[in-house]
Amino acid sequence: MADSTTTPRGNLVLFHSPNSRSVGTRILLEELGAPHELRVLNMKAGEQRKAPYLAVNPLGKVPAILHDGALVTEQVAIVIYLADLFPEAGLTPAIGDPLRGPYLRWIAYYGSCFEPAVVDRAMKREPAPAATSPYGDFDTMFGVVAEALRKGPYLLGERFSAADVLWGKALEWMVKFKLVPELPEVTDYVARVCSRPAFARIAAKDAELAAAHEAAAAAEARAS
Ligand SMILES: N[C@@H](CCC(=O)N[C@@H](CS)C(=O)NCC(=O)O)C(=O)O
Repeated sequence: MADSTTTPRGNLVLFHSPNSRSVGTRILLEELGAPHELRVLNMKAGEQRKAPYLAVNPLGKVPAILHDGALVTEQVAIVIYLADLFPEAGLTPAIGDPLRGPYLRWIAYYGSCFEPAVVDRAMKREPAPAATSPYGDFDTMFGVVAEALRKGPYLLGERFSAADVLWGKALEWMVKFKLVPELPEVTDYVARVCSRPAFARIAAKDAELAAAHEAAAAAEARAS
């Protein structure tokens, strides 16, 4: 998909850095066939924490998108927004479709249960007491995900959706970093989702970006 500022849906910009949470958004744009402009931030050079980007997203985090000047941050909001903007790609069940509720549930579950749980786990922090923790306890939280993946083949059953782009890429990383149990239903799902051509195309492009960022960091280190 050619990066372009011109789209029939208006002007769409993605702020992106390789090896970050914005990779899933870049893959989603590819799956949607959505023309967009890519603005790359070199996190190795700390560009996400410098004034020009903080003026876009004061948190200094990616992904962020601008659509006709309107800012959307937070992966889960961006996934819902983009899949709805390009409904012809068929990655979002429409309002009124019985799958719409489960679709929104899985996207929200990612942000409000799964991410806080894996961050606690990565930091080796005890979760808050179950009644206070946004996810209760890790095993129950992840058991719900594993059960859905066991039924499969996708989170919505037979229907592949934007929720799978979010979860597939994230689980690939979480398995790699050993932050989730390496259950067959998880690894099979990751393989199924991440072997899609859009994932491979973006992986190749991001490998080039990451190599360029590494090279720039090495040149900077040599110069200083
Ligand atoms: N709440 C944000 C989190 C995004 C996030 O944590 N992004 C990381 C990359 S994986 C980031 O931009 N980190 C750069 C930094 O904090 O300096 C979302 O859901 O999109």
